[in-house]
Amino acid sequence: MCRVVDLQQAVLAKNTSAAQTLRTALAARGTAVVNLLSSPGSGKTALLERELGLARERGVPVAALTADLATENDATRLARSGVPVKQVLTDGLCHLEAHMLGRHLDGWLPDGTRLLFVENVGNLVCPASYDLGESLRIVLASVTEGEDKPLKYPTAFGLAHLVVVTKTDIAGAAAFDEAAFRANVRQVNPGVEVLLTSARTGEGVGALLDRAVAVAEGAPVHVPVMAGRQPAHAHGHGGHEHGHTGGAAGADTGRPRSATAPTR
Ligand SMILES: Nc1nc2c(ncn2[C@@H]2O[C@H](COP(=O)(O)OP(=O)(O)OP(=O)(O)O)[C@@H](O)[C@H]2O)c(=O)[nH]1
Ligand SMILES: [Mg+2]
Repeated sequence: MCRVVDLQQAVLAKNTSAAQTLRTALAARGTAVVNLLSSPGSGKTALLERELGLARERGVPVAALTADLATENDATRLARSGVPVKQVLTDGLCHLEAHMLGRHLDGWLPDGTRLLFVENVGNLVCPASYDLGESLRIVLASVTEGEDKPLKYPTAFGLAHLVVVTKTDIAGAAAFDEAAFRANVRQVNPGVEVLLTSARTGEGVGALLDRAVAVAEGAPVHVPVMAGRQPAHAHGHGGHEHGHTGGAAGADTGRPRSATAPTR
């Protein structure tokens, strides 16, 4: 058992080191990475379609890399924006790792790219433990997923620099309790900003691009209390589509005490 934990920690440590190298290399090229994490279907690609279109209108040099277990569907959607897009197929792996990202950027990332949006594999567990050398880590949750998700996935929400709620156009139909969601986010990540968005109405699309550009220009990001206490769990390689919730919210500290129940 100890050996397994040691191996897991070694995998994470190796990733963290690769992420730091990548962050430094990208910074030297003037590129900031925005890492988007969420469960499948939360609306990462739909929101990115809007962000890429807006960035193009505003003349912000952006590119996007999207990761999935199978299909090039997301890249096809994102490429319609006209910006450089790359699809990565993970061959069954439930998350991206820093060395994979670095390898896929080699010879592809156009010079002068200011922002590189990375859509991680749809999964709220595995990707949370892997730093990709990002400058901004965003976790998304749609209004249909339930207000308790920050408590159920404390590593994903606890390590985010920014929390984005998606699909607000259907918040009423989904009886989304925004106050309860915000209270649950506060339990795992006090002080983090929660931004409301809709890829349908465009709500929050400009605000999100503004945040990303500001970070690329050196604006400070929120520092989660959980940062620096990376989970002791790494996740499976090859074929795993789920894993263990990371230990960053473990027994002694970040673990939420109780759920904030919706008021209706
Ligand atoms: N009403 C509404 N539907 C949305 C919105 N954003 C996305 N959707 C729908 O939600 C579904 C999933 O959207 P995607 O953008 O594919 O979600 P994703 O997170 O990229 O999914 P994976 O890549 O599979 O993890 C699609 O049917 C979208 O049309 C939104 O803002 N409002
Ligand atoms: Mg997608």
